[in-house]
Amino acid sequence: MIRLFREHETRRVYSLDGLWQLQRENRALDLRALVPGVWERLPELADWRGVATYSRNVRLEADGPVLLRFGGVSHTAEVLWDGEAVGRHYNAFTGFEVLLTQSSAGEHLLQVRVDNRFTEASTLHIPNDYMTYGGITRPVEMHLLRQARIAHMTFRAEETDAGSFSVSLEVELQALADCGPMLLSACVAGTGVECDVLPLRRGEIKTLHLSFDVNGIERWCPANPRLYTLDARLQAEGCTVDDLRDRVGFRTIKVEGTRIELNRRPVKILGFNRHEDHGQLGCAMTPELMEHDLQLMRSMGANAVRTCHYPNDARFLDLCDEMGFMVWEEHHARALPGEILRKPLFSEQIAKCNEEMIRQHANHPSICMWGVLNECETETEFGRELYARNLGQLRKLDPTRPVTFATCRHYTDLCLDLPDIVSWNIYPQWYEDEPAAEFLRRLLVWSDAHGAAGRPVLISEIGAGAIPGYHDPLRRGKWSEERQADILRDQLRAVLADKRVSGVFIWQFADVRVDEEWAMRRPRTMNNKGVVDEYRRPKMCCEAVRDLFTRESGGNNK
Ligand code: ADA
Repeated sequence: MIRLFREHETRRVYSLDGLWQLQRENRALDLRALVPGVWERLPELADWRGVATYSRNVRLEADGPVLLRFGGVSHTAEVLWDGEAVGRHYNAFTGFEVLLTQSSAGEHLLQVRVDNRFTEASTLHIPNDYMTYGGITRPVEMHLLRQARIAHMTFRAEETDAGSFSVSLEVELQALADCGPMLLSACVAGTGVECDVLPLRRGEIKTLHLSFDVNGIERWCPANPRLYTLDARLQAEGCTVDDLRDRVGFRTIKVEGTRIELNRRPVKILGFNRHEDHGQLGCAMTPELMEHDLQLMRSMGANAVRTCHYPNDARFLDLCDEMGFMVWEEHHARALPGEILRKPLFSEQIAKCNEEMIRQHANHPSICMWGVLNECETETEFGRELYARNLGQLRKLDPTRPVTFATCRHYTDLCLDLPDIVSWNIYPQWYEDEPAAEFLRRLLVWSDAHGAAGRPVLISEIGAGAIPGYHDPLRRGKWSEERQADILRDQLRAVLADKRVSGVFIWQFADVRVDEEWAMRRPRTMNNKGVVDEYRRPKMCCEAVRDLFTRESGGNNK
């Protein structure tokens, strides 16, 4: 299922996860592949970059509207229902829906034509320092609908001076047939509201705004990640037409001068960058493995995770909500070259990614900041305009969270006055020779003089590489686990000791596969900077991370 909890009580939902037929383009291979999954797991498609079609039959008991929900398809999907194209979606890392307004009872053929090629049409997916897998990589569901549906809810809660929260709820309804008057009710933390819905014509979409106060709630925070169920119900003539649940939290995240405050108290971010990737499963990870990742991070004293470099699986965010991790979620753009950033199609695809990310994930209390454009062009006037536009779009879509971007344009960045939080990617003693403490001090002085003054600073990446199992205890050469531990220890000490820095995300949690085009820069065709390897076996540096993070948090993040 797409989420880790039941989103609907009365709406009928069927999981379409399991074995599907898989046909590779231009070659007759009769394969079966697990959904969710990456096709690279099948020996026949281990290195296939191209098009392949997933097929399965579905049975409908009755006529009526049907909603197909996809958590994620990597990276372009064309959905066919009985051979007819009914939907299309680009981008591996956001979900999408296909609404079939009138389907008939009986057996139907559902097909998804998946393309993971790097082409002109896919500006966000280029050969990169992580792998673009192929397949239906996140769960799929089929929902049977009635005359109207609750299409979406946005929950916002703002703390008032009296210590209570004022809730504003935006509920989007969609009529699938002509509807008479209906009643919408919503309830959270024991407080409920109702709202009359005037008759709607078939196809009409109506957004309702509800606001109310709630008292006596427990705030969400890493030490007490208290979640509440938000329950909405749509009724007509006393019968429930549709319902929708979400899990929400009450907390405030704000920037106050140079501090990041959670529930009005300064927080120190001790985090990891984490790609969705696993040695065996690729990016299609199971909830058990996601939870294991978070447990491992917690055992090293972390309280935060950055979803580099794209929106994550909703189930991972559900786990962060439950386990109390603060999340930096970012849209999908890693070090894109200038010629891509200047394409009109890029502007369109990144704007859509922003919209989808916020629409799909804004209710997660764990998300504490949004990020854009990792290591893109912040050193030019064109880049300034690009960053301003993207940060502006996120602020408009969600005014409740700080926005940031991770930059590596040391001493050339022109955009440091644009975000709420300034974030630096630095690799002293790995890519740069200078010792960590000096490197950091010099950079922070420069960055305060060039726009960062008065804002919080995060170190969004530090790290070093080690090939798992390669030891060199005396010489401590690069790529040995010993050298990685030495470098990371020095970097972390410098960063944690610097009062100007509000926190750090280590690059990176686990080793990840990279696209073939990066092979000559990346031993094993992997980015080997993980503190654990791709199967989550700890490298030597884990001990240093655990010691330093735990000392910094006073053991409170464990
Ligand atoms: C960058 C980038 C990461 C990764 C890292 C590295 O800072 O943001 O995606 O490529 O460098 O390993 O070099």
